[in-house]
Amino acid sequence: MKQLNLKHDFPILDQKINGKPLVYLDSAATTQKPQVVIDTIVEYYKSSNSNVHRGVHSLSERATDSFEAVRSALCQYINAAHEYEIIFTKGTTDSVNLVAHGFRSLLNPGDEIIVSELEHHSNLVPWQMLAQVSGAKLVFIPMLESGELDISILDSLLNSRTKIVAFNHISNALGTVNPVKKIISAAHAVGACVFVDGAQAFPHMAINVQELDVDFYAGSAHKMYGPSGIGLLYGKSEWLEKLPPYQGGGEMIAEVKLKESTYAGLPHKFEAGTPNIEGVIGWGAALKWLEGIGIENIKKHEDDLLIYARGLLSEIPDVIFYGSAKDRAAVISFGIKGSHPYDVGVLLDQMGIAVRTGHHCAQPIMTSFKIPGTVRISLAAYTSKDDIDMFIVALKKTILILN
Ligand code: C6P
Repeated sequence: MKQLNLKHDFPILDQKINGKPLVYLDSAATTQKPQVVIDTIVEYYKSSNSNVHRGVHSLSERATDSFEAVRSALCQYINAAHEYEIIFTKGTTDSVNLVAHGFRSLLNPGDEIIVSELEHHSNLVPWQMLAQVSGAKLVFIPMLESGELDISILDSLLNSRTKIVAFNHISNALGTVNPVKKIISAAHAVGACVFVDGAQAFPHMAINVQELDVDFYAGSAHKMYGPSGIGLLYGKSEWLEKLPPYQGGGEMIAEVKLKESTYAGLPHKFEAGTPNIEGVIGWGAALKWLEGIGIENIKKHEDDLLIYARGLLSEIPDVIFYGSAKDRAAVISFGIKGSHPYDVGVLLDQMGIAVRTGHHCAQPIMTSFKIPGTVRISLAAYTSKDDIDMFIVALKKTILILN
């Protein structure tokens, strides 16, 4: 297989952990950052640091131009119809909360919110909070043993009371790629608004929000080679107009009087306070880097590695896989017969291998498998075949130690 070779772009990967070369297989938690992103943030502080949208002075205009150029690049990247449909947030979690909070004034008791059983807590708990406050009912799309959603019963869940359907594009715990378009068109047929958590999709596939016809789509920069603390909420303008502001403060207002205020238009209505300027500018550099490699090349590289890793793991008798969906991306979740995932993770770390263990902020998935958690390896553009080989050698040693 012809593979991408990108390690040299990532200074952090060139180090030893516990005396062994670092093998970083935790990219679903956060990706490492290419040198160009680090340089861009340093350069911003050295030459342009200033607040945005506020000053008439040159530095502020320079910072504002760089900041808004990233909104424009992201708009093009996901094919949004308008730049003002891109709202900068702290990340995916913040984006879900923004929308769920906004719906407090739009829902009535008896309305229904459909969420899937395959969700990260970020795309579940805010909807639970909304249901508690509004009196709306939570309804779930069940997860099958394969880790796929049971779409066959979706039509029986949807009705005129369904106001929101929320689910992820790709599961962080199992790697399942959900049939997003199918769910969106079924939800729209009953007039429901669709929220898609794209946190795990952004780094692995091209996203086209107009083609998907999705109402809201969320992502985090840190999962796509950018800085942490910055993300986006895409929303169709008609939905963003309907939602009230999430937070009050500077820059989100049109006019402020002592007793009341009017609000700015999109996107500023949802961007109260000084934003994470260096985060946005660093994200712009990450996006350029990613586009330079090509998301299709990254996808192919990761898909090949996924097949390779799964093949090697399936030759180890003690490995139990969780999630066998036909369409999967960049994640393998597994257990070792008779061992706790935590012990596997600690021993792998001693051999320089970074994996995530536990419930992966998706406890209901673990509950349905009746397990405390899994060991998860997750891939990125910089993951190599050598990484997988070193991981497999270390895992075999781990199993010998644990047995
Ligand atoms: N999942 C993982 O190790 P934030 O933290 O807001 O950037 O992203 C939250 C989030 C939402 N949805 C999905 C599908 C996610 O995977 C995540 C983050 C990481 O799986 C850290 S818990």
